Amino acid sequence: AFTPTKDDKFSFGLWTIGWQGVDVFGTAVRPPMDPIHAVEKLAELGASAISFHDDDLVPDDNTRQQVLERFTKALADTGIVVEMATTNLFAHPVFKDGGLTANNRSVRRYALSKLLRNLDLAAELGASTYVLWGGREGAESGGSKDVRAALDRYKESMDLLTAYVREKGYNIRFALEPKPNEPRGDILLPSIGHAIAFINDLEDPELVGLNPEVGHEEMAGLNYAHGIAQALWHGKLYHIDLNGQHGPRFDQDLRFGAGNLRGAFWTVDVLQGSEGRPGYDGYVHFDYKPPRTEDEAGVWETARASMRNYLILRDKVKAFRADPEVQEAVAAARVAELSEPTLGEGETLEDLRNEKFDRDAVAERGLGFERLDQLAMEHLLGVR
Ligand code: GLT
Ligand code: MN
Ligand code: MN
Ligand code: MN
Repeated sequence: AFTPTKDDKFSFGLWTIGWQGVDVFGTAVRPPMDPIHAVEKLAELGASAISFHDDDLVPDDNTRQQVLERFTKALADTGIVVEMATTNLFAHPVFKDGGLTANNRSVRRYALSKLLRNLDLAAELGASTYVLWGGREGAESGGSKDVRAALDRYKESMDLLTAYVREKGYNIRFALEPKPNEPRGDILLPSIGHAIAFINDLEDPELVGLNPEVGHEEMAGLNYAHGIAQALWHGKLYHIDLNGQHGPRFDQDLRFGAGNLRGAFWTVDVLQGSEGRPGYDGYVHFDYKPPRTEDEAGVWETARASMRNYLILRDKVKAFRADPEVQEAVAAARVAELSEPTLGEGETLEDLRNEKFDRDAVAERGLGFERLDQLAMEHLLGVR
């Protein structure tokens, strides 16, 4: 049990398992990982897909052809697919003020060309999602960035990119990844909500959705399960980055299930969906950083654990939803009643205004939400 199969559609970023542990205070603790080795190990552990930045896979033009040949062979040998790709527009010093929204126009032009080059590779390797995490798009101070101009340039880039994908006939959709801060003091499109509003003002919004990351929303004190539920409601949950975070503090990027475990339970509940309310059916992508305390064996332990925790939580969620006592508590809490329109068919506002309503009697009644939540807690704790 809890051993992943290809049908579970688990996916990992090359930069996650390959993270060498360079942080603000310390140097690398692990050697570089060969992408081919990563593909083989992921296949062995039961993952089904991989994702990459241009600089993770093909950082050097001199070895590009050779790496791509070995990489595509490893994919063919293992059955691992490339489901997502993205561009590194944050590591090189040239991007210190961002890529697509840098004040310097020549930096923006270079960023766009770097992005286009990897978009072509993504299409060639069969990716269906192209992520844009704008970690360097932002500012540390008020006067240095004209936010409205930056949003104009962000939109300009997205409009050019969607037109390019249409023109090329690529089967790719873009997914914006919000984050409130880190590495910039304040990042543009800081939350799921900001990004959704931005997408509405693009030329081709159908081609642009979201890639929300658990930790990024929780860093801002927001509820990730609620956030992805709203993204689903807008039809914008194109991809996900699952990991773990202990509330508002630096971006911890723990393995999925660590940190806010109750949040993870409700996250899986939303992703699973329910009757009449479809969940998420894309790749379950993990974006985390194996702590610096680990050697390579420890890295694979965190990859295995992320998938295992997802499968355990999926089981717990199913058991919770199937439990007759839970169903009774859900009914008592009138959860389904919220799906009924407030004004009935054929009714007018006049009907509603004339309705007799015993306000005090309704106000007096407890709602039973705590009982329902305790049942969830007991499923999660394994005593039911
Ligand atoms: C970077 C970031 C992640 C993004 C990746 C995509 S790279 O590690 O912290 O949240 O998803 O660019
Ligand atoms: Mn993160
Ligand atoms: Mn991250
Ligand atoms: Mn991420």
